[in-house]
Amino acid sequence: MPIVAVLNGPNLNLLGLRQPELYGHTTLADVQAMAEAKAAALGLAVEFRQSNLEGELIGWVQQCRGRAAGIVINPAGYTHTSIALLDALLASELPVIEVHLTNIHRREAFRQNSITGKAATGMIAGLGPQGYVLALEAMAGLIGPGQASGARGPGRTA
Ligand code: CA2
Repeated sequence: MPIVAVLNGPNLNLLGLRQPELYGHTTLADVQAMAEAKAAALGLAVEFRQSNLEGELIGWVQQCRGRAAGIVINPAGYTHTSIALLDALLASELPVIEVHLTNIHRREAFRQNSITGKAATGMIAGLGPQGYVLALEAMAGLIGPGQASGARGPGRTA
């Protein structure tokens, strides 16, 4: 099955536990369960990870090259600061979908520019955890039926 890395940046481990008025009550474990269920239905294998460290996120992006079929990423605060993460995403030469729980364009001016977005094929913002599910659906389309329909494709008897 094609692998899609779903990477989450700093403080997203606090999802559902702090600031629910802004980020809602769904935890990151809930988001992971939603993503895994959607991926299974699409015939994709999800590698779901979160880190508070820029270098760790960059390492995971580097590991995707030649191994994963695509990257779904919520770079969180690094969205607005990290040229290093942008460079890693560009170097991956993979389809990238950037996800934001909130609509960054409705927030503070410093959140309205996404540096990492320059590496993104597409971006989903403002739809909460559902954005991850939509991103996986879109990623299945970007990867293509030949690779993403492992559960239904040729060579399978069931
Ligand atoms: O809207 C998004 O998904 C963001 O990527 C979330 C980031 C923020 O820095 C970006 O501008 C937009 C913040 C992630 C931290 O998430 C928390 C969740 C609960 C409590 C505290 C932080």
